[in-house]
Order: sequence, then C-alpha cells, then structure tokens
Amino acid sequence: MKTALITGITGQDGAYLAELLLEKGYMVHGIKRRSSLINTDRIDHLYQDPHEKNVRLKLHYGDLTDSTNLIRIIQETQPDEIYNLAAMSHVKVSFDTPEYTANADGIGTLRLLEAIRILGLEKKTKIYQASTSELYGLVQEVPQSEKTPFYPRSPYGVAKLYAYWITVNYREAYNMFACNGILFNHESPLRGETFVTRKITRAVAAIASGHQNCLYMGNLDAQRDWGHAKDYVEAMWRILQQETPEDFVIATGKTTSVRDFISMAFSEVGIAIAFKGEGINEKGFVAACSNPDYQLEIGKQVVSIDPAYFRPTEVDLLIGDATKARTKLGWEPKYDLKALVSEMVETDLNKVTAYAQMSVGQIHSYINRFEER
Ligand code: NDP
Ligand code: GDR
Repeated sequence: MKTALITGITGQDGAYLAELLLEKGYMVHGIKRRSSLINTDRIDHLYQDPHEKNVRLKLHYGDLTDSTNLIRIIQETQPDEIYNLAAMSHVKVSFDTPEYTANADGIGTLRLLEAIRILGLEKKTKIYQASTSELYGLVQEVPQSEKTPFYPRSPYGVAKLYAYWITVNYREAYNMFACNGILFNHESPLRGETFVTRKITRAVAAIASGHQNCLYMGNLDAQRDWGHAKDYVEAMWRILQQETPEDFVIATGKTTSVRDFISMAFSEVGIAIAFKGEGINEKGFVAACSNPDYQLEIGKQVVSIDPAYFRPTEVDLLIGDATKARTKLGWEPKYDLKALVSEMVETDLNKVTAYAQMSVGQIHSYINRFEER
C-alpha cells in the first residue's frame, strides 16, 4: 500500500485528492491547521474512526510555517508521495498579508523539501508542488505553456514563483522526484466562497430565491481558463506516476471573462442578464426571467461594481496550453465549463433551500458574511 501525505487536505483540492487516493488504495495522511471551529466540512464524508482497524485516512495538526512539525510528521508517516497543496491561496488577500503569504506559500515549500532531505528520504519520497497560472501574471504570450516566461502580479504570485524554482532546484541539486503542476483556475461546488466563481454561484442562488438584492463585483473583464477541480487532482496524481520528474501545465485551453461567467450562472436559473455602462459604472440587470419560480422583475439591477474588489495589479488573461500533459500524461479534462457552472449553481441552490427551512437570522448569516473578496 502506498502512503501519501497531503498538506492543505481541508481545502478544495485536498478534499478531491484525498478521495481519489483513497479510491486508489492509498494510506492517506493529511495536515490540518488548528482552528477555533472544526473546519473539516469538505472531508467529513471521508471520516474514519481512528479507533477502528485498517484506518486509511489520518489527520495531523501542523502548519507550513513550522519546520519541526513538518519534519516530525514526515518522519512518522514516511510518505511515498507528498502533495503540497497548503497555501494562503487568495490573490487579493495576499496584498493584505504579503509577508505571511511569502512565509507559507514560498518558504513553506522549502521547509518540506528540506524535511525530505534532512530525513534522508530523497530517494523514497516524491513531491508535488501546487504551482499556478498566476506565475504568468502580466501577459507575455497566449496560450501559456511550460515555456512561457513568468511575470507574477501579486505577493501570492511572487511567493509561488519562489516555490516553483526551489522545487526545480531541489530536483536538479539532489536528484529528488520533485514536480510542479502549473494549474490554471479550477473550481467546483467545494470552491472557497470568496473566489469569484463561487461568489457568483452563491449570489445567483440567493438572488433568484429572493434572499439577496445585488452581487457586488470587481473587474468583470478578467479572463480565466476555468476547469473542474476533480479533473485537476487526477492530473496531480499522474504527474507523480511518471518515470522522470517534470513540470506540467494543466488547463482546458479555453478562456471566459468574469462577465460571461456571471451571465452563464444566471442563465442556469432562467435569468438573462444584460450589462450596460463601462468600468466602474457598469450595471447588470435582469433582461428576462423565464423561470416562474423566481419573481424577479425585468430591469432590476442585480450586479454592480464595487471598486473595493479591484486588485492593485491584475492578471488580465489566462489561457493554458496543456499539450504536454495530454501527450505525456494522457490527461484530458472530462468537464466543460457549462457542466461546471450547472453543478455549482445547483449545489448552491440546494444550500439556500436547506437554509430556507431555518430562521431568517440563519439565512442572513449564510448570505451576509464579513469575509468577501
Ligand atoms: P484552498 O484555499 O481551498 O485550500 C488551501 C489549504 O491550505 C487549506 O486546507 C488551508 O487550511 C491550508 N493552509 C493554508 N495555510 C496553511 C498553512 N500555513 N499551513 C498549513 N495549511 C495551510 O486552495 P485550493 O484547494 O483551491 O488550492 C490548493 C493549492 O493549489 C493551493 O496551494 C493553491 O495556491 C494552488 N492552486 C490553486 C488553484 C485553483 O484554481 N484552485 C490553481 C493553481 C494553484 P484551512 O482549511 O485551515 O484554511
Ligand atoms: P484568481 O481567482 O485570482 O484567478 O486566483 P479569483 O476567483 O479570486 O479571481 C478571478 C478573477 O476574477 C476577478 N474578480 C473577482 N475576484 C474575486 N475573488 N471577487 C470579486 O468580487 C471579483 N470581481 C472580479 C479577479 O480580479 C480575478 O481577475 C485563483 C486562486 O485559486 C489561486 O490560488 C490560483 O493560483 C489561481 O486561481 C490560478
């Protein structure tokens, strides 16, 4: 039985990857941060009672900013594969917490690589680093491939640039099986609520069912290559099953603007959105509503721009060229954007319906959260 260690197991990708590796028969260890409320919602369906025999999923308290803790967990678990998914992963928030982001996302990767080396596990333990299309940043060429130069545009992107190169360096310096997956944006019903796709699908569910008036957005012109997280964790696993360690771009090869994503999401509930105005005066209003369940008047403004959501520096256009992954890993995405949007909107509608059976106060606290970005 192979053993894997996943950092960031409580996150979107960690949850899908844990599920995949358990299906494949792995013993899975995950690193989880201590939090004042239990935050294992995404993996609770995988829970195994530690008092039973043959438990194959085990969580360990830890943090990427704590070297001794990482060394101890790796020593105890002796993993064949480490998937380093833990990160302060929100680009906008990285402008507010740049030093912490560098520490967790940049130096955190170094800590793991060093732990493998200190423990003499260079020959045994393979490591996957969660690199990102944010490395490309300011557009140099499209589509972006493994050969495209990097130009990150946020403290997050710069921290991930360090992590990318230290992974390459440890591979070359110490012959470690260390790989970067340069993953373009991937989403799912498990996506964090403050990333743009999930913010939109939650708002669509809440607006359609009359619990929210307006969706406040930042830059609608940004274009992203959006895939489904389920497809992308399969690529992570394949990257570590190769004969030789290499870096791979994982992307769908199609790009869509934030504005078009909003229209697609509203159209899932039978609402057509028309946009008028430019830049910060832009408004999105209901142009048609074909769903008798939703009483939205034509002309009602449901999307508005709030400059608070603009970023000091933006990444305008991402579109990935995953030819290498298709050829060498045999990887193809199974989901298209329409299926992804449908699944996300449907899940959020179900959540609003479940909440609707609760008190008005509880619905309010589901929709109005302090943390928006
Ligand atoms: P999430 O934000 O959903 O999950 C991040 C995970 O990292 C959570 O489990 C979080 O724990 C954990 N974490 C954060 N800081 C620390 C820390 N200091 N020590 C230990 N754990 C920590 O991210 P995703 O699942 O979407 O992404 C996974 C990885 O892939 C990230 O590294 C991200 O930067 C990268 N990436 C993501 C892409 C995407 O489109 N989703 C694209 C390309 C790269 P907690 O639950 O306690 O917050
Ligand atoms: P991104 O994802 O920055 O690409 O990073 P996000 O969904 O946050 O933003 C995508 C684009 O949408 C624009 N946008 C808004 N974004 C948010 N969050 N909230 C808004 O209100 C809003 N309005 C417009 C943004 O400006 C941006 O252009 C994600 C993360 O998962 C990273 O960890 C990962 O590395 C990259 O994807 C690939």
